[in-house]
Amino acid sequence: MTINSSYIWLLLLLVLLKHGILETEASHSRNLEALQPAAASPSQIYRTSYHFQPPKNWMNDPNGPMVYKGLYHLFYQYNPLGADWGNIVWAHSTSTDLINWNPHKPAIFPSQEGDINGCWSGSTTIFPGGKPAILYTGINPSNQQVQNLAVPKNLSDPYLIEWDKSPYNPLMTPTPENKINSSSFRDPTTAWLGPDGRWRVIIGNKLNRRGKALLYRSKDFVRWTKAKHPLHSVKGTGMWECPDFYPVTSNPIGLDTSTVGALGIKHVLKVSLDDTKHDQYAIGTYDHVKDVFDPDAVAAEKFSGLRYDYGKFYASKTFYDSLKKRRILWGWINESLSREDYIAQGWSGVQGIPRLLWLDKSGKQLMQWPIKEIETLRENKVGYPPRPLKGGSILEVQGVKAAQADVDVSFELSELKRADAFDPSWTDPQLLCSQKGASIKGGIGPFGLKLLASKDMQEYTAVFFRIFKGQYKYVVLMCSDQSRSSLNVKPDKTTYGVFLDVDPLHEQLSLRSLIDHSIVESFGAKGKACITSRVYPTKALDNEAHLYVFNNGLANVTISNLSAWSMKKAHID
Ligand code: DQQ
Repeated sequence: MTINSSYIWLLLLLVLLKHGILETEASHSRNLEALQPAAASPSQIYRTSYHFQPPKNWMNDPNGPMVYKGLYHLFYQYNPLGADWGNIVWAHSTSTDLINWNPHKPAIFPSQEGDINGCWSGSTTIFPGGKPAILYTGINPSNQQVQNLAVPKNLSDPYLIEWDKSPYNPLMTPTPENKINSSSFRDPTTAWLGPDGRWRVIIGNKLNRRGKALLYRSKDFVRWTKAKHPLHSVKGTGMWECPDFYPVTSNPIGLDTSTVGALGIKHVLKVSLDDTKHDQYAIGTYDHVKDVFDPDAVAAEKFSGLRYDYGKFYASKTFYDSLKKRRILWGWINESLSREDYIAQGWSGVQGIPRLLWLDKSGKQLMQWPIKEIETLRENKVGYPPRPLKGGSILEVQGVKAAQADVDVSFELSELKRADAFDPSWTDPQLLCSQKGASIKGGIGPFGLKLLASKDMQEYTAVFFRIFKGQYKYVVLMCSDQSRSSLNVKPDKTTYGVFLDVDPLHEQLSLRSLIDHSIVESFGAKGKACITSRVYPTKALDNEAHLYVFNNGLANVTISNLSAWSMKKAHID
């Protein structure tokens, strides 16, 4: 079947399903044929080489990541019909290493009354014994959000190509009695099994402006009862999309989602704030008897503003990788192009590199680091011995493909006395970064990397640090400044920033950036803070891209380590 005829089939299918003309069970195999992944379109300048993205069309949230029979599965929100959001199905790919991926037919697509207008986000749960199940949000004929269950048709198939939807769907519905707003009831988490033998799941919700994680319990995974109290809620935060709830310790060895009560465990509640498009999390204690989550922080009604990423990173989801005993985070990185431009390029959205996630030893924040497997793509290492980088100087890192690279640099600071004073009214790091961009000289810093830079420096993305002297300690600011990233005036070039909890007197300041044509994913201080940027250079493309280390401050800094690698292209069809 040619691509065009596939699309005609798919359109026809969606129309017929919408009007209830096709019987869903009978049409199952034909549906799948029509929803085959599309073939690749001609190569385009902003496509990435080792970040996950489908050959064409729109992609948003990662859904239900899991490992089954030794294979990693990634499902994701996908529009088979175009590069804009709509007609949402669960597209599906599998991998043996989380880096190279094979596409399959969409796993879940509209076929029942409970999802006829869309198959929105959700999660997988692995039952004791290893059988997976998917809970996802369906959009019903009245455009209400309801929760549905699907299970694999054939458990001996490691690819889990076919999924059966429960005849009892929808399992959770908004009703006047339960006072759930039918347009704010979505994105079930991975369920966890309590010591009382009952499953728990949370679902994103809002009532007026209060964001909520509604809690449901079930003995059989089919009949779910809403608990009297949400697991947690915070007033004034708006809709909580894609909640995630899981245990962590300060050991990078991860824990299964159902682990409760063991020594040293903290729980993380992450919510994707629809209002700001930020993934915010709180660390706290889960009382599994009362079924409530009590965040440790006191600020902002106990949501203290911690984010996985201070750039672009949304609707993320973690899963427990039982193969390698670790918790892994996936997140969606949207375009910064105008809608008309991403529709014109025929695709939109990439997934961030999967990140290992654990609790910092302070217990106050999470740590994140690109999974080890990404290092298999490294080639042609360039290394520099320690060397000073004088204030006002710049050094080109030569010998790497600067548009497709992994660079890791550490700095030592010996002249802290030149630090500018920190004004306590500077409470917004993003604003501070936009006021003090890469070209504004400071006492210590800006120093860091200029990435995807054109030779004439008309274009570059700068990821850097500045150190200030606060009343009691030094304040470290990490910024990603996109203001000069492209001569094209249309993309969003917001500068991002975060305060880093490091002591520059006693610790080296490290920065690792994964550069992939239109993405810069940066990890400060070995993973204490991450900033992801989408950028669209017009000159600094492919072989015309350059990579520099710079110091635009007055004080000298020392480069104590600098390693950079060109990255091979991953196999992602
Ligand atoms: N995307 C899905 C929703 C979710 C939102 C729809 C978050 O289920 O709330 O594509 O990006």
